[in-house]
Amino acid sequence: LLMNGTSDDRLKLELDLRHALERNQLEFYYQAQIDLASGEMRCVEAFLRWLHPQRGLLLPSHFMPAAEESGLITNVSQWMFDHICLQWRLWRDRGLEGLNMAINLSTSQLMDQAIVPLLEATLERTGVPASRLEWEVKEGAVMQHNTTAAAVLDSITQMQIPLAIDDFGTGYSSLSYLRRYSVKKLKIDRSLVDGLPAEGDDCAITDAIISMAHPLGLVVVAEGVETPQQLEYLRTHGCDLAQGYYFSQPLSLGQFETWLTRR
Ligand code: G
Ligand code: MN
Repeated sequence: LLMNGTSDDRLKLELDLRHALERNQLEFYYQAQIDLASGEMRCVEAFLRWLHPQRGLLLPSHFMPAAEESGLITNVSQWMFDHICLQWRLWRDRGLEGLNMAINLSTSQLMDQAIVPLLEATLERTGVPASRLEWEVKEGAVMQHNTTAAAVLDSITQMQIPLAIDDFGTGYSSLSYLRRYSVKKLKIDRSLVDGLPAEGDDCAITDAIISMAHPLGLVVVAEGVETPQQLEYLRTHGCDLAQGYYFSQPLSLGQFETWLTRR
């Protein structure tokens, strides 16, 4: 009975997702990455959300598995690429020059070969330079030994789209992937930033990430910055960018634009 209930739920979710794509129920929430030296906004990370008519706001972890199973994953990726590129153009036209936009790619999206031609076509159609789009992937997703994911990452690298490694410092110790792919950014995981400046180990690992990244030409972003003390530690220790509730939560488009004008 429970099993039936579960697969019924899954089926319902798949049907709902089909409708969601048609009825524009997907949206991005936005959070800024701030340059610690100048205070300027350098990048905006877009978080995918589904405003479900009955269930409320759903996170990708709730619906990506259903998207994958129902073959809708490519449609969701298409939606994401279209929207991120169009939003980049809207903000550029309103004077936000030199801005990068970042999107989070789930493991199942990375294993979908169809996203490569799709991404190429979207960049060409919208005229967004590849270097302005960042793909955030978790360390574990880069390190998994999956040939499709590796081929997709190779294509991304060929297209010169920058990769950002999400949750860096929590996954694997092999760093050779930093050279193989077009990695431009490391994002220090929130669990490490949490311990700054009180926990000696977290400080030591943060310092080590920064000293390793800079000679390799990588930009370092601290995730989950919530307090002025964390911010001060990161600034004095040479971290490049910070992101977190200290500046703002991820906000809907309308809220984010209000936040921008008040800054
Ligand atoms: O997977 P990724 O590392 O991109 O996850 C980002 C998540 O972290 C988002 O769901 C976002 O809401 C959350 N987040 C962003 N900033 C902060 C913060 O300052 N503190 C906490 N606790 N969570 C945050
Ligand atoms: Mn992210």
